[in-house]
Amino acid sequence: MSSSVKVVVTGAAGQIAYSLIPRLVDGKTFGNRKVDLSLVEIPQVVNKLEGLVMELEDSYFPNMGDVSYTDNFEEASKDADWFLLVGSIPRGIVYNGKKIEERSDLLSINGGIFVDQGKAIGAHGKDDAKILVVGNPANTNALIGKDAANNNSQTWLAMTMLDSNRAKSVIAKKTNNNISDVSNMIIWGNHSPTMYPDAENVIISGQPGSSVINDMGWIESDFIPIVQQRGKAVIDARGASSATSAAKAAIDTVIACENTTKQGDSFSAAITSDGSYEVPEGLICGYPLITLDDGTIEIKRDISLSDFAKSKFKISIDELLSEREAVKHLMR
Ligand code: NAX
Repeated sequence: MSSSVKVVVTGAAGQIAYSLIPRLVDGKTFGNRKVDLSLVEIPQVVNKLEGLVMELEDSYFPNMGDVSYTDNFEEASKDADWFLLVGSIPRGIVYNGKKIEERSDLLSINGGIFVDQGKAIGAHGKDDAKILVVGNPANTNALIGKDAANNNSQTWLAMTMLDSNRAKSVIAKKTNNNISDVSNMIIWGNHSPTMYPDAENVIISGQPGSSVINDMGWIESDFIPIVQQRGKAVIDARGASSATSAAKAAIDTVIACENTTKQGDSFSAAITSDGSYEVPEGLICGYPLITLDDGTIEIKRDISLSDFAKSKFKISIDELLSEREAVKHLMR
């Protein structure tokens, strides 16, 4: 394994990135490796990154390598090992004179960004690069980026770890367990309110949720809606979307990908479907994943889904299919 790692972060002047970037160089995420950072922003705000770089220097992180910032993504992507694609245009802002309210507009604008970024990653990123899309709509942005990259040796993921962490926290409270006793929390489908958080296959102190919780009424009427709507609840309470928890989730995803998954364990992220669990091939879909010794990320294939789970999962798959349809003009 190389003694240094190059990480590109987009949306580097945004609120998630402010919590995320310091943790990339704190010696925990990539162990003892030196971390070179390439921070990317849009031209209007790129100069703000000078201040962030000053703060990083002032923090005296022992693992920090070279740090640069730019509005030129192609230049940033050269020989990068990791891409954390956080930057995107949020719903509600005025873009080119139009207020962006509809998911279809959001898909189209952000999709356009991910075509160019995908091309650059495919051409200039390392062949074993891993790409984590955080910017919403994350699954479909990753679908577009991967298609444009046209480089099958790279691994594209979309983040569902925050949903998984939220779901673990709810389960821990419900069952009076520590959060560290809850594992294998799978988020099936899309990172959107249609996601299906799986309370039947979660492991609570070594036992499956289906035998510990034993309350389908609570799962259907409380647990699933709480997790699906948690992002909105945070926005309503904070007046801004989740930032520090999203940054922590991105770090958790990187760590899960950088280390071999323990026997029997899994982690949550969306990855390209190979047809597993009857998901149409090619969709970027939330699955249980494992990291092998050689760093390959694989879908864990031995989970059984109840009829209830299948019916919920299907709603999210159908949404991913309709998103793919809405952006097909952006794909090869
Ligand atoms: P902010 O608006 O604070 O920051 C986004 C930053 O991205 C801005 O500074 C903007 O200038 C930059 N940006 C826009 N287009 C860019 C481009 N083409 N290249 C480089 N930078 C670009 O948003 P923040 O709260 O940091 O959230 C970022 C994204 O994460 C949003 O799309 C948000 O919806 C998404 N989230 C995803 C989550 C997930 O679990 N997958 C959870 C948290 C969050 O909602």
